[in-house]
Amino acid sequence: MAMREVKLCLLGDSGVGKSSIVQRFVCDSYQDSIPPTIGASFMSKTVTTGEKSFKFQIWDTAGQEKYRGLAPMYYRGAAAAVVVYDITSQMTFTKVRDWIRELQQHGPENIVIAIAGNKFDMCDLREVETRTAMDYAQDIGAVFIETSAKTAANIKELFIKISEQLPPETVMPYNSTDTVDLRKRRAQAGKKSGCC
Ligand SMILES: Nc1nc2c(ncn2[C@@H]2O[C@H](COP(=O)(O)OP(=O)(O)O)[C@@H](O)[C@H]2O)c(=O)[nH]1
Ligand SMILES: [Mg+2]
Repeated sequence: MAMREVKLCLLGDSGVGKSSIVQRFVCDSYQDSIPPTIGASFMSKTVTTGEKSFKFQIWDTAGQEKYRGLAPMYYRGAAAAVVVYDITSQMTFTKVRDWIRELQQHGPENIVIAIAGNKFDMCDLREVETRTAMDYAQDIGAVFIETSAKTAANIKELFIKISEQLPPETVMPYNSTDTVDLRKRRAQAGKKSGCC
C-alpha cells in the first residue's frame, strides 16, 4: 500500500485546543489541564483510508502573539493547515480570518486549509454559529468541521477530510528529500511531545 507523507500545521489562538486535538488524534487521550505549547511541537500519525495511507507530520504551533513570527517556518512547505477556533469564543473565530489571510498571502500555493471549530462538547456556551463558520469556509474553499478533543468527536474525520482534499502533487512521497529536511528541522526547531 502506498504511504504518503503530509506536512500539516495547526494554527489558531492560544487555548482553542490545538494541542488537545493533536493529542487526541495521535494518542487518543485528553487532559483537562494540558501544558501550554512553547514555540511548536511535532508528532506524527498515519491514517489509512481505503487503499491509501497518509503519514501526517503534525506541527502544533503556540498561539501566543510572541510566537506568531515563527508560524511561517511551520506552514512553509506544508501540504495542509488546520486553523482552529473555539466555538464558545467569537474572538477566536475572528482570529481565524487573520490566519487565513496570512496563509493566502504567504502560504504554499496549493495548501489545503481546514477550519476546525473545537470544543463542540460545550454547545450550551456556543458563540459561533455553525452556519456562519461553514459559509465562511465554503467561500474560501476550506474544509470545515466542528470537533471535540475532549469527547473525540470528529477528530479522526478532520484528518480524513484533509487527506481527501490533497492534490497528488502536494503529497510528498515517503522518504523524499523533503522528509529528510523535515527531520532536520524537527531536531533544530521543534520539541517532540511524548503523550503516548
Ligand atoms: N471542553 C473542551 N475543552 C477543551 C477541548 N480541547 C481543549 N480543551 C481545553 O482547552 C484548554 C486549552 O487546550 P490546548 O490544547 O492547550 O489549547 P492550545 O493552546 O490551542 O494548544 C485546555 O484546558 C484543554 O483541556 C475540547 O474539545 N472541549
Ligand atoms: Mg498548544
